[in-house]
Amino acid sequence: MTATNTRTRSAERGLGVLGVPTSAGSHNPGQEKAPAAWRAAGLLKELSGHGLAVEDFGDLPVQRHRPSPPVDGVRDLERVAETAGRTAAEVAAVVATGRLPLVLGGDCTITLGAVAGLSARGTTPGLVYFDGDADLSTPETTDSAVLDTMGTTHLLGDGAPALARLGGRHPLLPADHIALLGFDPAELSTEHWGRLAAHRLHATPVAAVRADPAGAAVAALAHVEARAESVLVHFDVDVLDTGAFPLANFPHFNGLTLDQAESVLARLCASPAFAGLVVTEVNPDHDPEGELLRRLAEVLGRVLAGAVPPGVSGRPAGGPSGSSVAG
Ligand SMILES: [Mn+2]
Repeated sequence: MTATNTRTRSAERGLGVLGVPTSAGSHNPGQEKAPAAWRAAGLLKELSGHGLAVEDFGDLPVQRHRPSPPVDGVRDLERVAETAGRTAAEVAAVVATGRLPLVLGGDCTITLGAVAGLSARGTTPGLVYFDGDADLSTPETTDSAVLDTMGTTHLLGDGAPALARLGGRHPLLPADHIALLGFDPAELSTEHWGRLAAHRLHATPVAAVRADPAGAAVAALAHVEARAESVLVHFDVDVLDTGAFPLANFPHFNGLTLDQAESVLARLCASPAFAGLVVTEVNPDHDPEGELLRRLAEVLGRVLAGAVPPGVSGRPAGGPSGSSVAG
């Protein structure tokens, strides 16, 4: 199927927009300003302009990063877990209306809440983790003790119990329901690679995504669609190249162009199993005029509505490319 001749699920069902203004799980403050910046950049208008029915669920309370010492290998666990729990409850409330959640972070720990919220009705979603990082750090071996470097670890059932057991399900996801897409392989330690292999994670590093964005997205999606009844998309903007699109809190200088990321997102959001989108790591301090956010809002409008993008390079092709790049 293509995004150009089929109504996307978000076009059929509408979106419930939830802001989660938190940097409690990050290295530093900044990301807590993102939901307000998205609104100021006109995201909701952009979505409506693409014919999407949008209901605004508002923002959760602001949780700004606080310097705090590590306890059992993690920093500020209580606030991070509280915010993830609130995110889970709000995402479940969005799902109960029949709409698909569009969650605006905030740091990457909020995706744990989104997964728990989608799981609240007894179904187990799959997850395409489109991110410049694999987030496989652990409290036992971390140097930073920063929780948003440990997202995949917590999804897989390890790490801090307050996060790994969010919503009562443990693990939050079976390993074969997760596809990592776009991570920088140079950021993974030997231990991370060992755990990635031990869990047999479907994993596509950034160079493979750059080489064939649509093909990499289709392969990741096919893996998850074959095992899960729904597919949540996690989109950390640090998968974008910092040199070209310096919006993310944490830099990656070998990332994707905006067109490449759109090509990936168009595929993921066109899935018949698409169940929601979480956008993380936006630091508005890096975009004082809001110009980058306005460009990204246009991308989100197009991919969620299944519209044809203006640039040929961002345009979904006529079908799966057939190339399989995952390891
Ligand atoms: Mn990341």
